[in-house]
Amino acid sequence: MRAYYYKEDGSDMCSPHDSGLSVSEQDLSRVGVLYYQIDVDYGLDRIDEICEERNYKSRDIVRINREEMQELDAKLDIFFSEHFHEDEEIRLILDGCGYFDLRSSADKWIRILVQKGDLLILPAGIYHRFTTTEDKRIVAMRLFKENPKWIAINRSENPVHNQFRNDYVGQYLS
Ligand code: KMT
Ligand code: NI
Repeated sequence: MRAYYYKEDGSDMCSPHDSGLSVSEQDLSRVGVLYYQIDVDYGLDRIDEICEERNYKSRDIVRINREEMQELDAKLDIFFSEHFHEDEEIRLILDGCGYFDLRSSADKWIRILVQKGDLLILPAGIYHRFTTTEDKRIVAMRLFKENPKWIAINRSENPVHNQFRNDYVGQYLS
């Protein structure tokens, strides 16, 4: 995992956009983002433990690559539209790399490069987006508290009065 401020340089979303300004794990925790490093080759005991502690009851695996995912580019465009969810977004990277971008407290983009063994937990209500690195290949385990809450609430639709967003703002941005 490496986190840094995103540089708007006009390049493709899948290129690094690296400003060189690093963001620490502590900075991430201040906007409610948690990070764990998991030895995924060693087995899933540690992940089972975290699921127990944090009440994650279901999981699946998503494989993003041109061969296995239909309309890959269209899907990536959807993942890259700024949104929030009414539940945590929990991803354990099993192979490949990707970028999670999330909003800082000053509403700037922070880019998080994730790779194998990274477990990232985004809180409910945080604005974020996702893309792969340039090779467009990643395998990730998606974990959920109960049943998956897939609904993405897009910022472009100017959502107001959402309890989950308001709770997030109250807890982390006020
Ligand atoms: C999401 O919600 O953006 C995704 O599931 C993207 C793939 S997870 C690496
Ligand atoms: Ni999301």
